[in-house]
Amino acid sequence: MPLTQLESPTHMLREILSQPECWSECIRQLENDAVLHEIAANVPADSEWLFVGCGTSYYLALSAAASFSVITGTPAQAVPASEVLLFPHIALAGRRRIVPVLISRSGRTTEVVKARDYLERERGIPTIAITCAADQSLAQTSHFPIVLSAAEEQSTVMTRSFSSMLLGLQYLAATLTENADFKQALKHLPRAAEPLFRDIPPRLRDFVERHDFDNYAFLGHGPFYGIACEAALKVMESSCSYAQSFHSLEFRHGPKSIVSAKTLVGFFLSDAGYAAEVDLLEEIKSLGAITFVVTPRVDSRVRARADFLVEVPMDGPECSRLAGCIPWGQLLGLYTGLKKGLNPDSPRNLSQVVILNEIP
Ligand code: F1P
Repeated sequence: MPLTQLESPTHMLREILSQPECWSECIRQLENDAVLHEIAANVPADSEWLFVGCGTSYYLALSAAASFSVITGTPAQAVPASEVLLFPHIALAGRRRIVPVLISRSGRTTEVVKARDYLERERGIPTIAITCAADQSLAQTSHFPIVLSAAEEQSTVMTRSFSSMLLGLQYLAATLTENADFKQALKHLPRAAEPLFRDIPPRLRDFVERHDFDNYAFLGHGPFYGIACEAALKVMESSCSYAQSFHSLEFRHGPKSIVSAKTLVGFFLSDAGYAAEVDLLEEIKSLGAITFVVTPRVDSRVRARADFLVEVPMDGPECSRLAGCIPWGQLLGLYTGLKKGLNPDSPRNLSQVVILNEIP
């Protein structure tokens, strides 16, 4: 069904396109948020950070943990909330000075709320939370709640809440390290990204219109791995398509066997891994894949192998570009779902929040 006939302004599309404005609003709030300074005053410098979430919020946790390691130089990991509940000895791994950060747009997801209860009540560990819902359990009960109400969504799936809470956690890392340059780079992101939000949507809608794919694989290293995971989830949630995510060079170690002319392979290129990732791009293109490339810069090799190309120019630190990379995966999922005649505001089998009666 031609997309143009389906272009109903869904909540999801409106929320994706609102991200630059939402980021600016969230950063303005963070600049005056006393909680960030309370955290800085109470968290020991040699802390080990543990980022905890579910679904999109777990993939956010992956990118936030990698960002924290880069910005603060301290150890940071990410785990699904269910791991804290079912395998606490593994999730906490005997860490001595854990600082848990619980991530939940709704603030109501059962596994996250129960993980907070376990950490604070059973283990006596104060928790930090970041959420979009001021009036829900997580914001009401965590020791240090960061609330970004401007990023709240009508959609079932998360888009601007993912990128805004990621920015919020990066802003916290920059506050802890008094890194004014990184904060400035985050402040600059909305204006730097604005032209992309005008140029990419019609190009990407046309690209989706012209291609049909059997399967999808999204690739990223370091802080971009969480972005790759979230892009895959958006395609699955919004278009009921089969999508996977890998650390980029891992794709050679078996998964590349799926590559055909009906495979879309998405590359989120990094500064640190650029040369190795472009070698991989060339190899996967030579196997016949259609490629979707989000990159900090374009050289002749990238231009020759990218079937869809997004350049996210950032003159700031590499991690400050992260939030500007995810909208294109979000739109890919949305447009693919619309093309399949699906309604992205009512994704099959999904609810806005997963509430469990009990976790045994
Ligand atoms: C987490 C989540 C979303 C998913 C769906 C169900 O929500 O798994 O990632 O897209 O909306 O809930 P939250 O804990 O961040 O509110």
